[in-house]
Amino acid sequence: MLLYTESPLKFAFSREFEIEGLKPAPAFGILGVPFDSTATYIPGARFGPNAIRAASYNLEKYNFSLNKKPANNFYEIGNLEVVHGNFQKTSKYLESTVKELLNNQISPVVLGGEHSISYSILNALNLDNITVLHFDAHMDLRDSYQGDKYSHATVIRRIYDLNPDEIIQIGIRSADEDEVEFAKETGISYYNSNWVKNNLSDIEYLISNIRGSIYVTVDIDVLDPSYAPSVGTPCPGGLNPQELQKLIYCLEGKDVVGFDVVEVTSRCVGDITSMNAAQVVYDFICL
Ligand SMILES: [Mn+2]
Repeated sequence: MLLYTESPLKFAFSREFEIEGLKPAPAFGILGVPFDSTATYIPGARFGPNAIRAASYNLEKYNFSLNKKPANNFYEIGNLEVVHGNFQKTSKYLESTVKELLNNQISPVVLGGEHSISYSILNALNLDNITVLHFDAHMDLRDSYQGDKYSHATVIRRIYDLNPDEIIQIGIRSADEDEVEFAKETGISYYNSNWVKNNLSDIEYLISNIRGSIYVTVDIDVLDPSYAPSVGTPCPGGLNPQELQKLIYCLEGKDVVGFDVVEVTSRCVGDITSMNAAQVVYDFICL
């Protein structure tokens, strides 16, 4: 890289990815997945990865709240070559790419894209003992949606099929009654948005006490639409950015094996949704 030049298409403060120059683990890799073919309400999550990167340039290298700087070992991997309209092929490419990252001891930090992509990441991780920490307005526990098994609306059900140790859903405020029934039958923990807002310290305690490996998936619609209007399926009554931030801080020192922020459909620089999504990624990278 030339002195005083930078790539606008990388996450702020990230390093350019060169296999030969890899630093020792642990390392993170920012991978964009501009896929939105299963979107059913507002499309446009294909614009999410670059919108989040653009928003990251508004961040400062010193994280004032955490009194830390971003981890040195985080790399910009670029965007996955997705096949629009074809989940199966995109999923195959994503799985291979995540496996390649893992072979290089790089944990995936994925910018979506719609939520269906989280399944492919977890499938690539292939871990027996893992807790899935899921921030979302929706349960995403349908067995199929409009005839599709793989969809933004079924992603946590598909992840359940991968047999994780535990699934914890935070911020829920919209679901089909069958999804609630399924969660109760199978022991999936879910915490509704109002309860989370009124009992935040209980959720902080819960996250702080998760043992073992954790995969974190943040559907940015967990935030109230007043803070994140540019999402695939906005739903009023959500968390505010400070509440989400406090919960992300609880991951400090945890064994987080993968992290994603999905469903950002922002289309212009400085859009509030992409700023909040960039903040979530930045805070995680700084922990
Ligand atoms: Mn959602």
